[in-house]
Amino acid sequence: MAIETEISEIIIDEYTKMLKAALNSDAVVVGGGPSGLYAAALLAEDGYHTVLLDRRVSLGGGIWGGGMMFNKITFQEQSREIFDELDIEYWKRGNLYVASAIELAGALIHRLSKSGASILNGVFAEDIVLINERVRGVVINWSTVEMAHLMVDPLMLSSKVVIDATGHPAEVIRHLSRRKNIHIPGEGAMDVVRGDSATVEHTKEIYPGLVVCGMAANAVSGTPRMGPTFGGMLLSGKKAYEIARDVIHSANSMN
Ligand code: 48F
Repeated sequence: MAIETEISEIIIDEYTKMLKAALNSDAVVVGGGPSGLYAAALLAEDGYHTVLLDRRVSLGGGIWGGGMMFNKITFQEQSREIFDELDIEYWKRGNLYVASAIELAGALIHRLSKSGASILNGVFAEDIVLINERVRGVVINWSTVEMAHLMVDPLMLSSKVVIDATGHPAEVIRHLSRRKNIHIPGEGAMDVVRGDSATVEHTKEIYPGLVVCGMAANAVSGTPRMGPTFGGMLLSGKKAYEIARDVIHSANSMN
């Protein structure tokens, strides 16, 4: 076999193996920003079969650009433990801590890559699977299909829990809200202190089988945005993981 053929065959086989395994999982995390990356890594490290998908080719969501492309991020004392756990270098400036946006993105992506999760980048959730009043997965398609406005039918991923970590647009919940009349007020105006804690507070199972975290939690609760401070995002990811674990266990006990 020509090496050119061999390369293509290996890539197609390996990706297909991962995609087929992803068809039926414990958890699908939609969105690879800080909250989704951390939630997915923690779930997969615990042995839950976890799939993370992101519309973009590169994971990391809003981390890379720091604030207005100044690639530094800040966080508050409450989340310091997570930055230590991720082995990220940081230093104190007044009441805040500061770290490199690049290092945070790299550390989270590396952690997820090593966790055993299936990662589908360049793939987006275009809808939810809703059976007997419970979210049971997502409908997916290639981002390129969306970008080119092609009429191509999707495929489906089944899971025991779905986490909406899509950030400001809260896209997964919007698919539900169209059918269930759930009001999504959108995030409130900037208020760093309230916004950072609201992200964690409003991380919850918003509908049976659907957990919301990160900025999507602020969007559905109408609570403030908080700009380039990322502690709340990671704490929210951790809380989403804990809630998702319980949802998976109760789904297992229903079967
Ligand atoms: O917005 P994003 O970084 O999510 P987050 O975890 O973090 C927010 C912060 O980055 C920042 C902030 C901090 O204070 O406010 O904005 O809430 O990342 C969301 C990811 O979800 C992907 C999108 O490409 C991005 O990488 N995404 C959004 N919708 C979909 C999606 C979708 N329908 N399917 C797949 N991926």
